[in-house]
Amino acid sequence: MFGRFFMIVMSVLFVLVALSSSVSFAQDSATEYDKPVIGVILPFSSAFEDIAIEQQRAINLALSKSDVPVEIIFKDGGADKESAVQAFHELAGLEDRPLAVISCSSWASDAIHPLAAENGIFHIAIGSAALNRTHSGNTVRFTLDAEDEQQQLAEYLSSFEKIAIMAMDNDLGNSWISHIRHSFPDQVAAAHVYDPQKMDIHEKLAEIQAIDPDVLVLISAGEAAGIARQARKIGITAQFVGTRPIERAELLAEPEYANGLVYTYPSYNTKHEFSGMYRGKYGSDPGFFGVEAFDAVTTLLQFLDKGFVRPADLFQSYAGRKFVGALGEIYFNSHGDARYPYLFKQIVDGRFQVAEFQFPMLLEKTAQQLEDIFREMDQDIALTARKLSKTGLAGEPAALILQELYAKNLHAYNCVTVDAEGIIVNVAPAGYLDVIGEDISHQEQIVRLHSTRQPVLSQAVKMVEGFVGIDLEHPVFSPENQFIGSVSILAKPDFFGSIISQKVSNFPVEMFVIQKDGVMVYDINEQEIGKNVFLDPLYQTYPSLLAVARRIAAEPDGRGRYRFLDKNMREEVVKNILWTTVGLHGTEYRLALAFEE
Ligand code: COI
Ligand code: CYT
Repeated sequence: MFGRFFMIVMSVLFVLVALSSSVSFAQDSATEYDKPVIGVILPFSSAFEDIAIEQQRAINLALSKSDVPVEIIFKDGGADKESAVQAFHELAGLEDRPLAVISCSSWASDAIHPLAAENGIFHIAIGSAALNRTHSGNTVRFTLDAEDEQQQLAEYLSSFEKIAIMAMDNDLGNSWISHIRHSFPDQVAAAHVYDPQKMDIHEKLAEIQAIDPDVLVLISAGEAAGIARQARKIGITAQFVGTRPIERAELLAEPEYANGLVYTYPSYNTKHEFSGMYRGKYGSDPGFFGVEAFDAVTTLLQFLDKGFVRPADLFQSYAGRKFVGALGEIYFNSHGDARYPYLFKQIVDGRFQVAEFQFPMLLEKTAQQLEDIFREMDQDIALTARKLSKTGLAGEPAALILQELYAKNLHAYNCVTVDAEGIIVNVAPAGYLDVIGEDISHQEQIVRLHSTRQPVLSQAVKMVEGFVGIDLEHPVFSPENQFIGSVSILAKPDFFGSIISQKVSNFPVEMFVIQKDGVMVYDINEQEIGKNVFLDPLYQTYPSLLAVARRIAAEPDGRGRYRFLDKNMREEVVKNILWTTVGLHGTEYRLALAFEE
């Protein structure tokens, strides 16, 4: 009932939209026939009509800002693959064939992707988080892949035990369900799909209510507002979680149901001139869909202006390149997929806001992972020290025990034994035999171990292997309880970096590790690693940074603000910083997370 009425209204609106756009493109009719044609297939007559209109408006704004002559033909991609394919064939059959086609929605783009390649028409996918690439070198996609977004979402979802999912029944919804199931095989207790054209959700919500999940993930756009309302009305108390397309105006209409919703979303700068242009002309803020469409057309027009027309040349104009647009800095990989930062947002007080919880959450989760690794290493090495008590430190049986310790520790660069004089006497794996005989008695952790005969974790010190690293050592005693030396795990040179980069991957934050003496142990900018914040000229002209660094040195955790260069070391910006402490046996490393204000 509702569905049919909706469709009629939609089709009427679509005709109006189509008319208004042909009016706006008829102006230059004298030269019309030489203009390259771009076909744009958007889901006008579908539940996502508002998205299509936003994209169309954004594309018209991009055209109005450019004097590159083109003709844009908007086509209705409808609600499913078949309609999108039909729209594509109509475009491909035109006498004035488009040299590029832009499509919105995972399902439409997935269907058009092979057809565009086979027809020699360059393809840009927007609003398409799920795409099964079968043809290379022809489709460029502006939307971050759902798999990457899911990895970020997982940092939040992992705090729940019973996950239920409600997803639109199409390529986008189904690909999200499989990604979440893959990450949380034991936590997903229910996954339902609904037809966004029918909103057949009553029974599905009742089933979800019956299993009482602690989180309900909605793979939905604006229709999430209705789902949230119905869910709350039947007593579902789960935390609502969403993904990029959920940030639509409908969600703010009845905030009592949507408040608290947490979702992943691109972290673009809403102060880009595009937002102002859009607001000025249409009286509302554009969302991600408009921003993405604007950047897609703006970049395409630039390449057409340079004279590129062949699909391969247009594709190569994007692949492997960086752009700065309304989406911020975008990078396209060699497959043509875009990447740009995403963060957590939340509906708070009826507004879409950057979720404050994510910064301490990311810091805590990273600290926890580092602590877990340290603890595991410490337990393994304690056990090894007891085994070596019987074999002694040198020779083949001890080497086998070291090899076992090494094999069990993913983050170990090598494992050695050190005698009571501080000479390395054994090593695993065998590739490092040349460290045997090295005197490390002067290293700070060996000095401490020899004087206390207790386990030690080193500061970041220059190792005989040639890099600055961190070393965990336990003393070894003979069966008669005589101190005979120590056993060590030397962590890989990128130990901190490998953990941190995977945790903050694609979040607009930086994390670093700093010693209490001010030495940078890990930073995303390699040039900073090893520098002392209190002494290096790089930092001396930033008094607020020095003040915060003094607090970091003195206090195990805290937060602050300072001025310094952005993460590309280009412009001066204000950053917020939070820090905490990780370490073992009294050695403390400060782990800090900074983000631009
Ligand atoms: C997607 O498929 O990634 C979309 O965002 C589609 C949108 C029309 C909901
Ligand atoms: N190397 C090592 N110190 C070093 O320099 N493997 C352990 C301790």
